[in-house]
Amino acid sequence: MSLDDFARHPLLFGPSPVHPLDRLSDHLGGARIWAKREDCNSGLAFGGNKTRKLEYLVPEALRQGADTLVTIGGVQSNHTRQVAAVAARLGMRAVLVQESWVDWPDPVNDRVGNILLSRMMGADVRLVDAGFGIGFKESWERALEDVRAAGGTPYAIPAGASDHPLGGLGFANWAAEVARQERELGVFFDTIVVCSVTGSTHAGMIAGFAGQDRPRRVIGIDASAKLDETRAQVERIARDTADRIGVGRQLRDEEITVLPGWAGDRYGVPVQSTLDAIRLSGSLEGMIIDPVYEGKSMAGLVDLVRTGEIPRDSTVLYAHLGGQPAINAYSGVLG
Ligand code: 5PA
Repeated sequence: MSLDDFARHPLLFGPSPVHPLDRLSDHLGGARIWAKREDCNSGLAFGGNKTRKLEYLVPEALRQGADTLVTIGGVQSNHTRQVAAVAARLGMRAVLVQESWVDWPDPVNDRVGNILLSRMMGADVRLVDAGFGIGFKESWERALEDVRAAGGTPYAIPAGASDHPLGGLGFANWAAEVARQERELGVFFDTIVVCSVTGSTHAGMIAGFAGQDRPRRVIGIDASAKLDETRAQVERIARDTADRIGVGRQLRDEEITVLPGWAGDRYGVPVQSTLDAIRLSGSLEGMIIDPVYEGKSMAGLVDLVRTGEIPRDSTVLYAHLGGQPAINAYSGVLG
């Protein structure tokens, strides 16, 4: 089997844009930094990394005759918003279980940003009082049951579309897309920096790049503040995806790198380095990043370049995975 043997339902505009971040690179005075922009990968409700993952889950949902996509996330989940958009595009319904993953006191947290967009797209949004976790949940099982009881056919998508047999394929395909764009642009990205939480974005990249000839570093930056769980999930999905797409060798341990240090103590709560990174990216590049995910991975990138942990002669690709709608619930710390 190779990646091309898996059905893919196109949801993106095409390859996501790749461009240099010259002012940020000059400012940091080290490696040259580029970005690949999943935040503008499609016309589906501001896009993001899940839209790309869903390209490989949708064919299965259609094959099974599903009429409702059911998924789960936090109140400001980007994933659930992207599932709502994909359901709308396919003419399906969406049931979104929105748990209290983040202890965030903003008074409009459950009314603006992602959750507002999901409501605007007609999703059945269910606020549930349960804490942060990336596993299967009782509230989610209940949502599936409700759809069946009403005579519908649900298709279950786990948190972040990660813990799913096809969850890693979207970003294995991203790796192939990067290699094609490198040939067009005449560059080689020796280092990739990516935010990791439910794991299949990072894991898919690891598997995809492992099948290419030229080795490179894929550095995951933890934003879950639960490093062991995230690392274990990345490793499991990376190994499974590598098998599925026929990489033909075992992944080496050093190919699976999830770095702690920039998540703070709690998922969803920005720390000083997050806010600094958001301002840096905005003021030098006009590139907007969010306080839950990309602000943390950008803080990691900034430190790794500044300290020379990513060497001066490197060319780095920063994976911008989207997530900007959540900024509306963080005006108190961003404004
Ligand atoms: C998310 C995830 P993974 O979950 O695949 O590791 O991706 C991390 C990530 N950047 C990075 C953005 C903007 C993201 O939205 N978001 C989740 C969500 O519910 O939105 C799955 C947690």
